[in-house]
Amino acid sequence: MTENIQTQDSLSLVAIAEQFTLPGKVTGVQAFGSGNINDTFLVTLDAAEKKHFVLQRINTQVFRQPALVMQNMRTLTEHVGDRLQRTPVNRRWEIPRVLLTKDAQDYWQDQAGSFWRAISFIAGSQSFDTLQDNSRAPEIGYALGMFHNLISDLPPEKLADTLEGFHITPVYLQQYNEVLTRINPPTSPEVNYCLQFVSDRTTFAQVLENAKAQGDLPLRLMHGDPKINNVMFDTTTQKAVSVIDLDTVKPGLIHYDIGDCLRSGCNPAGEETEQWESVYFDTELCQGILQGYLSVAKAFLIENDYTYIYDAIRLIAFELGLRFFADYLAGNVYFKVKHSEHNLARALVQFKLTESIESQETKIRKIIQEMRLIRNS
Ligand code: GN1
Ligand code: MG
Repeated sequence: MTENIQTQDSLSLVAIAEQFTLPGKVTGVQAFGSGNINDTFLVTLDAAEKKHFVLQRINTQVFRQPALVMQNMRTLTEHVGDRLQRTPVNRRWEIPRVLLTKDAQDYWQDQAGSFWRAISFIAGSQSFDTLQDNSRAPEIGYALGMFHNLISDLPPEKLADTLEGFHITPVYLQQYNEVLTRINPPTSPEVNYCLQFVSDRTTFAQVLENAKAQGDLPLRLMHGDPKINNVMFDTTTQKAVSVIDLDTVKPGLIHYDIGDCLRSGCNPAGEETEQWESVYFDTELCQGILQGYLSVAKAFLIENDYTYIYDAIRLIAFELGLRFFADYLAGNVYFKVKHSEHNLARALVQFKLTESIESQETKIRKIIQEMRLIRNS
């Protein structure tokens, strides 16, 4: 899935960027970010303001209905934009906007059939792949809380399900089992560790879906991918100012988001580390992120939401490991990879993180319980 990045020369990228309505001339296009699915570029313009925007080629192997993804994005960004205008928050807060083509469309299709879209860049902002200390943790949590708050009055049915099965852990387990019926896994200590790791947790994989089915957790809109590098920080104030990457906003459980934010935020080694044996879950970062999240979210969370936070953290780390491992076994068909063992290395990181979460269950539950008590006092 990486082939076209190389073959897409910069001249044609400029031509693609110029399909959109822009406030200036394109002066540069460069690869941007570290996304695993879409191809992302930062475009520079010779404009006085709005000097940058983000150009993306949507991965249509993953997002089979890209037009629907764009429709969702417009519904969402218009809703949040209106709300921010009507009831401004008392600090800088922005939502990325969809930029239209010269024909007023929200995407452009090239001759090869690729879907291209343009999204505004949050000016003067940056993101971080890992947290090394607690200084940004509350802001990461605040950002997710603010995001949930701003979408909480948009009825879930207003957005289409553009990625069926996304974050439904039992579905990933089923797909994994299907892969195992088709292939013979390579034999290595790492692969054996992963096979055993998954097989020991098949019952647990149902936990959030069971809670949803029993009516313990309500269906809400979720971001779907709030890993910490999707939170933008103002480069001057170092405060969070936006949550980006809105492809997977759709009806689901906010627990998937809480889990994803914490599994990415509390892993100082990062999800791409090769030193998987040293990966651990940092409970101080967890406390900081949760504190920031709950400072906003306590207004709309119900009692049951607190009950499932620990499971959500453990589950989403496990689920991502399972997704990487299944993709490794299937021959790397979903996530972009730099080498054939890349997804195995990523799976090991997430499984090690899951183990670390499990070994600190009492401590993590205590952090959550203390915050629940503060809310109720
Ligand atoms: C993918 O492409 P990116 O990096 O935004 C994936 C997420 C994973 C993430 C792990 C649609 O997101 O679910 O958590 O990789 N997105 C999709 O880094 O599968
Ligand atoms: Mg994403």
